Amino acid sequence: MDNLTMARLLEQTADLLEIDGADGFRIRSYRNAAEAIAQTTADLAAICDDTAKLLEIPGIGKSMATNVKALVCTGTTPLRDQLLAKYTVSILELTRLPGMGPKTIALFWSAAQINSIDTLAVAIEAGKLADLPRMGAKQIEKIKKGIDDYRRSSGRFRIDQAQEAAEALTKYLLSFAGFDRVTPAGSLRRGRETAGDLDLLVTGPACQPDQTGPGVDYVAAYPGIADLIVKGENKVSFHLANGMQVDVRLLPGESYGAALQYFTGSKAHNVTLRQRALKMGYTLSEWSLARLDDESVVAAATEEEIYAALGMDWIPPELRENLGEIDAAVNRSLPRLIEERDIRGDVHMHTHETDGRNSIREMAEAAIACGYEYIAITDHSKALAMTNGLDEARALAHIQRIREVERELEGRVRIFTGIEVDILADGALDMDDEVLAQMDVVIASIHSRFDQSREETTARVLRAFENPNVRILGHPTGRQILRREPVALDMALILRRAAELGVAVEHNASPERLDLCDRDLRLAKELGCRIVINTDAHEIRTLGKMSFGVRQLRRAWLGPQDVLNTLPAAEFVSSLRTRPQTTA
Ligand code: DGT
Ligand code: CA
Ligand code: CA
Ligand code: ZN
Repeated sequence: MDNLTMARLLEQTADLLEIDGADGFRIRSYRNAAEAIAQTTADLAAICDDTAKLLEIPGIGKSMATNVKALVCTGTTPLRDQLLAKYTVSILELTRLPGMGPKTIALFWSAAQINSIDTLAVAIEAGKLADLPRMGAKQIEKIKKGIDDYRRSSGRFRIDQAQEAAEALTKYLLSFAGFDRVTPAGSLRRGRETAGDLDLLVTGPACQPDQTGPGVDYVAAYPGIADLIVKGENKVSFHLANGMQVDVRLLPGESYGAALQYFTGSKAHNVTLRQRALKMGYTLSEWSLARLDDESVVAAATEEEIYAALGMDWIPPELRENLGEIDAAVNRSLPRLIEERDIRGDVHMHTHETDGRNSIREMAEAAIACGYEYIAITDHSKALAMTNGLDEARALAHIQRIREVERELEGRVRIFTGIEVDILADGALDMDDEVLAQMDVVIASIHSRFDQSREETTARVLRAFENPNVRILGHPTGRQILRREPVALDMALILRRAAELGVAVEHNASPERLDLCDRDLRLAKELGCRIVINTDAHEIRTLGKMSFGVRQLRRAWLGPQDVLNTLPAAEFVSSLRTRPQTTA
């Protein structure tokens, strides 16, 4: 057990003691110890047999030293177990609601035996909190909203967080000679915008099914584990420090393909595929595709063999949502999906002239390193005061500098001039038309007044479209994944009008946004919209995040021909909306 896990468990014990009404001194001793253990550089697990050394750490007294030993040896302490037996572990979940401290939780527990978010929601519905002291209608409304927000985002993580966790774990696992392949499955492999938990499949000599270990022991020793949920014969589940659950499955190589197919999902895709297998006289499981009559294995080692035996093309994981991909694979008519290497330019990025971190030159050099043929520099406009947005004079000077840098780079990359101009509350643009007309790439975006009604926001965007300088609608819904809901918008109407006028709609590939979402991208294609994909990078590092967006385009069934910035530079500009006077 590492120090941070220990600190977390002691902190939890302090919360439980407070809920239990223990005296303040005792609660503080646990909190102080948790803080001390989180801060110390000594590895407590290594020195836990040496009481003198433990006592040297400020904040650790005799009884806390005993607790540390218990945590290292048993993963818990008698006091923690006793409190959890009384309240159950779900009561700690309540501390994740905004404004909900141990004192309030204690009140709810004593008044209505509330010990989880679910029981709290039920009690509110039943009106049980109304009579409690300091619980007005306003207070209760606040708690209800907290529960809604928590449930909406709860337990889910952005795809980049899931991927980062998968990469760290993969690196650790592959350091063992007994493992030779680690593959993410589940929602991460399908490229969904969020993941509920992380599923990893592992194979290699340490993964034989009939032996217990050493594979599972290697996994369970991962230093990132905050608490272990189960360690079975071929599966280890645990939480990371950020609360993300990870399921690692150890598999023999001969059934790796079947397992990968099964655990990639989605459930709906698997159900339909299994029905097809049954009709063909087969049974499909996580172990194999086998004949129903004599149970002989037809295919198991690779996904390709399984899909082929089912009479269909292999299906890219991003399409496995039971949205028509199975029929298409049977008919050999799956689309050729876009790939990251199809993209020739990134036309939405910021520099330190506004809220970016790097210069035009640095962004351009980084784009060259990404293999791009062109970029556009699109800083903010003045309405976004906190970004130091450009007014007309600065915007004109910025265009000149962009052109200078392009000349300095001597044809190594084309740099389009541009701006991300704010769509003001009434749909007007935050920059004079004469200035906008001098820029190649004018992206119009909403950054404020997210509270407007659906009618107001729709009219606002439609009005912005009427300005002939608008060539791209930036991050159309303004959503931030797990943080801010999309604005209310008549999306079909907006997309139809964009298609008529030739305004391209952006897919913002930043993993915090992924906006338009996969479903709306599919609609955009159906309605004949032009689509661009951009990173909206604010520093050179984030130029590399294009892949997260590409996976959303793939989920929308888009190919390279559906996306404008797969075109060479000259064709890219000429495929943007034509305006009265172009300067490109
Ligand atoms: P998530 O974790 O909520 O982001 O979504 P997934 O798709 O990763 O779901 P998860 O982790 O519950 O399961 C991973 C895959 O395993 C899932 O996509 C399909 C497969 N699977 C899991 N449980 C079942 C089941 O009960 N029936 C079927 N057919 N497939 C399952
Ligand atoms: Ca999952
Ligand atoms: Ca899972
Ligand atoms: Zn923006």
